[in-house]
Amino acid sequence: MDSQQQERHFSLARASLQQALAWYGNTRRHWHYPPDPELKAAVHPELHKLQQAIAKLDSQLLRISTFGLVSRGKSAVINALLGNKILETGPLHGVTQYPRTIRWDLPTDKLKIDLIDTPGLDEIEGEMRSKMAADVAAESDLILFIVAGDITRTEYEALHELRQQQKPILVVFNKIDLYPDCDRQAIFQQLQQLGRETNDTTLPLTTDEIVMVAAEPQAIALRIEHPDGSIEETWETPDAQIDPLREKIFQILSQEGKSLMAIHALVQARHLQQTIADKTLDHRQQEAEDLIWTYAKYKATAIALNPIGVIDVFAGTFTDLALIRALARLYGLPMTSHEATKLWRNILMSAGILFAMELGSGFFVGLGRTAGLGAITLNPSVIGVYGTAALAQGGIAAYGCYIIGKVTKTYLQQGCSWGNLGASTTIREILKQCDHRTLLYRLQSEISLTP
Ligand SMILES: Nc1nc2c(ncn2[C@@H]2O[C@H](COP(=O)(O)OP(=O)(O)O)[C@@H](O)[C@H]2O)c(=O)[nH]1
Ligand SMILES: [Mg+2]
Repeated sequence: MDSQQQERHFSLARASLQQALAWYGNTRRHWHYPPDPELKAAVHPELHKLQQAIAKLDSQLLRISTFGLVSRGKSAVINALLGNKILETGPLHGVTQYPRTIRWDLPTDKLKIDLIDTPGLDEIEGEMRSKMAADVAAESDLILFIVAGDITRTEYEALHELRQQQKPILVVFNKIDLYPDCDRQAIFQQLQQLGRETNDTTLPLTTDEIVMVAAEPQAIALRIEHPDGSIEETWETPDAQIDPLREKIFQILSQEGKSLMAIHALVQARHLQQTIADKTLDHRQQEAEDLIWTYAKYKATAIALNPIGVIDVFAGTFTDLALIRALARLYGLPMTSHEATKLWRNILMSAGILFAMELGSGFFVGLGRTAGLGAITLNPSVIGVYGTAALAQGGIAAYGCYIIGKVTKTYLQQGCSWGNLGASTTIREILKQCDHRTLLYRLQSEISLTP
């Protein structure tokens, strides 16, 4: 993608995040509902993260982190990229204890790059580990997943998980100096076959996603036979073979660096908005139930008392629509067209059921009721028939309200990021424009699968 296109993706993402921040930052006071300090406090962490994501975009900072098991050479790869042995490396466990961030100064690039070194996935215990890994992954625009030969079950699972988190990944096959050429090729091919047997659609890697390097090649023994017959043994350390990775990263940066940052910010924003919607729905649950109940009563009463059949159906639909509006106002969540079809289907269904009932009673029960009203004075037994039909219709009408209330909740929750400039809408728009050589193109299915 050319730089203009990337620039456009970048501004779209920025606008989308700004809009979300404005909406959720201000609408805590909405409609005639008073400001709700409790709800405001509950969603504060999400709003704060949204602000941070905007700040990260503004600083044009792209984060690249290394992931992998202990001793695969995560720290060594970063040193080799920097061309400087800044991080400690070693064969023992626990050399790298905490994530570490180093600025990678690239004089030619407008972007700022941070390289993040992490402890091995198998180095810290249990929950701490997965939390750390998830946190670092969540903050990364690109992940270098370091392996050193055949991959283990843990590595496979970690890769799978990162993919599910919709992370752009380069698999770095390190320590190739330890393998003769034919073994290297065999391992390379195995890496490409990953996930194919198990039909794991998230995994298969393309050749573009695997890079072979030797970040810190082993020293080689060198025997020098002097003319006097004496033999000297020295150790020679070969240069790192890191150029393929460095070039690959440069290529990614120029081809999709800004778009990667845009998508990363949007995926974060989408997640944050859904959490905000969840918290809002939770917080307003009691009020929502009261509201639904009130509308159910209106609807039931209107339908039971109204004597004209066709008006029943209209009145019912009208109440459903009013309820949806009232719920959206109560929650203060944006109404978008996403999921709206489902909502309409339910409204029509509830209208349809009423209509069918009217027909099913042999004639328009509404008309029947009209006749009934007239007949009450003449024949008291008609009151029974009239009452039963009205009650049944009222009940169905009230139940319809409950269904509508429930569906509206999911609609607001899922739909909140689908409006104009919404995170989901913008993600889809950007991904559509990514050409097939990009890492983002490769991620299309994972990213857009999520609602
Ligand atoms: N033979 C060989 N050894 C390497 C290479 N890269 C790293 N190592 C060694 O592997 C060990 C672990 O490296 P380190 O970067 O600390 O691994 P980390 O735990 O993943 O950060 C160290 O002893 C390194 O010298 C490589 O390309 N070839
Ligand atoms: Mg390390």
